[in-house]
Amino acid sequence: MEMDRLQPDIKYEYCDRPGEDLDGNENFGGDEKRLFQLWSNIKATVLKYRSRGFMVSAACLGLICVFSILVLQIQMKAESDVKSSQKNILQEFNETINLLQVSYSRLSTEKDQLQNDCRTDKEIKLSYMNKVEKLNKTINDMQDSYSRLTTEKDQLQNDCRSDRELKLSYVNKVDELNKTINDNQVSYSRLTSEKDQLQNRFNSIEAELKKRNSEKGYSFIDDKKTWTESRQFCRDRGGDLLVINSVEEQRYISSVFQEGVWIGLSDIDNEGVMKWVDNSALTKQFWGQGEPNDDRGKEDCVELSPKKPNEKNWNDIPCSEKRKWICEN
Ligand SMILES: [Ca+2]
Ligand SMILES: [Ca+2]
Ligand SMILES: [Ca+2]
Repeated sequence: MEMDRLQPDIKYEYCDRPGEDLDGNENFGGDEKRLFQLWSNIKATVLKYRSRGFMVSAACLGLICVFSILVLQIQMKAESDVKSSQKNILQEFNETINLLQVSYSRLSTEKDQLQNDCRTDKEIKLSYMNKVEKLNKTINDMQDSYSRLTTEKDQLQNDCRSDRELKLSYVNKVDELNKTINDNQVSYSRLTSEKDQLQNRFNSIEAELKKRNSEKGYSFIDDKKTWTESRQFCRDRGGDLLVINSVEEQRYISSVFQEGVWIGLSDIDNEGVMKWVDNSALTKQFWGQGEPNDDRGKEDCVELSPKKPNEKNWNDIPCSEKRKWICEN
């Protein structure tokens, strides 16, 4: 009875059967079962010790129990919230992972595609570069060929022009030569005719001259001998080498001959003293410039040189020289 007095405010009804609602239905989980077990133990203890002190203690324990239940519920609620939050985070994390996986797969696919495209682009670029390089080489070769052919063409044009000019020059020269040959043939014919006429004239003059010379006592010998041999030739024929006694005779002999001839004058017997072969006096003298000079002490016989002035054409020369000569009877 005392015990009932001490607990008028305590709603044991609510704690009589923890885990049951007011209608008596069980509505508790694992933790509530443990609380129910703890309460049952406390109740058993209280019932065992139905004393006031025990009742107070039981009340305190009940309060502690309620407080603990509240704390536990709060903790459970917090844990539940945390678990729910963690679950949500985990779900979001999984969703994010899935999204990332999808993105990764898509990006991998795009990366592979890009790599393929890049490789393809590289191959195409390399192919184009090779083609460009080949084209450049072909262009360079064609330029070289063009330059070479241009040079050859210019050379051929020059050669052709030179050949035409040379041919034209040769043609002109041939024409000139033909004309010259024709002219020369005409001249040759004319000159031959003139030569024949002159030869005939010469022959006639020579014959006439020989006749006159013979009449004058001269013999013009068409041969060449030393001075001594020539004189002996004349002496063998009853005469001697020519002795010039007058200007007229000097002019006449000079006009008849075209080359040097011996005359009968020498200083063989006495050097420096010229003497005619007939020992006549040396009155008329027709020495050339600077003669007689007895060059090197070897000139003792005299020739008449018709190519020099008619009245200055005597010269002393070595007697061993060979000349034509004139015999005078
Ligand atoms: Ca004479
Ligand atoms: Ca002399
Ligand atoms: Ca001389």
